[in-house]
Amino acid sequence: APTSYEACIYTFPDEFEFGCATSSYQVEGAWDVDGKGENIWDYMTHTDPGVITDNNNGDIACNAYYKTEEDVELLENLGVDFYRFSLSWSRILPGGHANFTNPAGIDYYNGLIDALLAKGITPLVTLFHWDLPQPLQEIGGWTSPLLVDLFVDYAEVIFQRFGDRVKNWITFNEPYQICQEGYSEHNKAPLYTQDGIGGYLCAYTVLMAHAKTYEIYQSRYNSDKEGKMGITVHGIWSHPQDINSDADKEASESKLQAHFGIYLHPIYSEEGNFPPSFIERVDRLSAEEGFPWSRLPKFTQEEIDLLKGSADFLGFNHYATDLCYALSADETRRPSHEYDSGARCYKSDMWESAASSWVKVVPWGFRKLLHWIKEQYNNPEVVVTENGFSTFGNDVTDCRRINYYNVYLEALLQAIYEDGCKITKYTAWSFLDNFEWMDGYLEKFGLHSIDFNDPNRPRTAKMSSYVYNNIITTRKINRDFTPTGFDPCDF
Ligand code: GBH
Repeated sequence: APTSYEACIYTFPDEFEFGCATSSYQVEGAWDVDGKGENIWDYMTHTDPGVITDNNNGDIACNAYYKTEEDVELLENLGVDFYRFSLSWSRILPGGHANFTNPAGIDYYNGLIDALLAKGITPLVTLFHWDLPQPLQEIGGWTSPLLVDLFVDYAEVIFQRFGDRVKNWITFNEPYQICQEGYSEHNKAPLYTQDGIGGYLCAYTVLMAHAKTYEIYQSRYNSDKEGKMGITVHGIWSHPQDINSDADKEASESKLQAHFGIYLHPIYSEEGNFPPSFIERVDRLSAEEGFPWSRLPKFTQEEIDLLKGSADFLGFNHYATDLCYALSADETRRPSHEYDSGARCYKSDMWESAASSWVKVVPWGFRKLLHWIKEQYNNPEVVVTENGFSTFGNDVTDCRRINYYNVYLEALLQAIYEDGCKITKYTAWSFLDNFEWMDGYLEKFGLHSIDFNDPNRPRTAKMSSYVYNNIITTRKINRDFTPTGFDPCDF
């Protein structure tokens, strides 16, 4: 480990919990087994394999569908308090609709939930992590408001089947990635390009589906009040390129509201609705561009009220920081979400990079964004639902991942003890190397490595998993800890 640093003096609070995460399409495989229906990632990777960097897909992935016992044992060795995983909508409702529930899908998740509980590991269940049933895409997907009620139908099946044992829920993983990347930027299935339009229609649907699900869960399924539900939003800290420039400062704030605030403000702010500055800007630009009405959908007062307060905690995925400056009209296309955000952002070359070019080691940005959340939304309970570092190849001596976890967790401790942020849980992404969406199997985030050439997909613990276990058991960051006593990371 590096020799010149100040040892972190803080200890994780007694009630603070640690976990790690995966998602259904990224790990399960068994894509057409036991009655599972087709989802938009099956469809896209089969019809258009070239869109994935290594032309691969999640057909087999980590084969987790067949490895419940082994994976739960690895989770037990890791010492995590909880495991965050997502449910595959088309494994449970093969056609997307609640007319037919697939018994094998229910069995699979019952097996996983029961195996976790038997080892004292709490399930943290995400209802939707991007794998929409293909038939629902064909009626418009998330740009269609029909999806609000279809999602609620799906959620009710889940609460009826698993709600007796599962008490911790996340409705959606990363609405920005679902909406902006899926419907505006050609960067996630279904690869639409309706920039400045599709993403906002989707935002409206996803937010309303979240709010109605929360309302129905609270009124019909959570009678003992033990259950907790939130939504998970991906946040990049936007830092002014020049900290002395007012224009750059304004651009950074405007970008945060456009990227992060558009999903949080409706739920966690006191006034509700999309952030006022963002509404004002999109309304004004839409008029300038000749649209007869704003490209940003309008919530009714009733919808604003339903959304407000519709969560028990704020789920936060974080990987990196950006530098931002004010964007002028001739620098980007219109309409576009980028122009609506008023900023252009990029990563500094000065920062250490992961295998994924968008992941940089900037722990102070994590702390600043946690503080921003506290100030904006009156210090809500924050659950960090993802954080992690990617590498290439199968090296299990993953020193740079270990360093990332150490320095990000130190920043988190400072946010708790020095800034007064209410952070209750931390989740490492990821439990396993897995199908990394458009980047296939090349960029690896796992605490465990997998041999993807072996049909049995054997798992091997990386050194980071021992370090994470040490953090969980000692409740401290010790940058000198290594499982063997000698330090292969000394450089
Ligand atoms: C998370 O998204 C996902 O929830 C998780 O499933 C995923 O495995 C994990 O990150 C690691 O990627 O390549 O420059 O176009 C994080 C948000 C949004 C970050 C898409 C990367 C692509 C940037 N991600 N973004 S670029």
